[in-house]
Amino acid sequence: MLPTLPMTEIVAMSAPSMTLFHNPASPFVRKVMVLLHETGQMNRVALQASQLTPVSPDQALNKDNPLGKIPALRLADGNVLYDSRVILDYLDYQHVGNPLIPRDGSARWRRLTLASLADGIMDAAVMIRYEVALRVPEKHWDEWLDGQRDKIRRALALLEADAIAELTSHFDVAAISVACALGYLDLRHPDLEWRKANPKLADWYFEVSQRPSMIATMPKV
Ligand code: 99T
Repeated sequence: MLPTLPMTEIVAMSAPSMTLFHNPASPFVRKVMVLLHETGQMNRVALQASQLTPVSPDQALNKDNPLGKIPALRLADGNVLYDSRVILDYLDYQHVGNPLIPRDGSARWRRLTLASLADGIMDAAVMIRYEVALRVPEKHWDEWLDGQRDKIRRALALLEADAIAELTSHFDVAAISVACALGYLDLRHPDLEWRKANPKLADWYFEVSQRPSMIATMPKV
């Protein structure tokens, strides 16, 4: 008679049941990858490489996400989840460890608000990236670019002044999101020199960057 495997081993040995549209440069994708690492779910997801910008879309992705954005997560039943916030929420219900998104209470709203602040940094940083990398210099809209940079500076200033202790307390949705936003600033916008005005955030980021989940998902171009 064959030995019976514990359920954890059966899950670990099984083929990935979900597909993640992925690009290592995307901070939104990185949030999902970090959560997968932190919750031991990496083996449940196959990665589908997606190279895209708003002016060179990925047609395969567009069939699954009409917005043409990554991350998108195709589930085993064919349903597709987007955007990154929905995917994080879904995946956080798929593991048995402590939730990385508080399920209720004031902690839920505070941690999600910090995560949204980080998402806003990413949004502004990606907008700047597209404007600078995809448009010819004579068409760059300098006031708009400055407006996006100001959003990033204000958000970082709030994190520096008010949120270091909260970020340090848990590596959850808030901390993951802020860490991925900072990693993206390093990747695409080193000229912003965000550490200069935010030394406490820089120290925190240095610490969390040592986590295996952060090392494994370090963005590459
Ligand atoms: O806007 C497009 O057409 C393609 N862009 C994306 O798919 C970017 C990739 S980061 N993703 C998002 O903007 C997702 C935002 C969404 N609210 C979410 O999932 O949270 C690419 C960065 C780079 O290449 O530098």
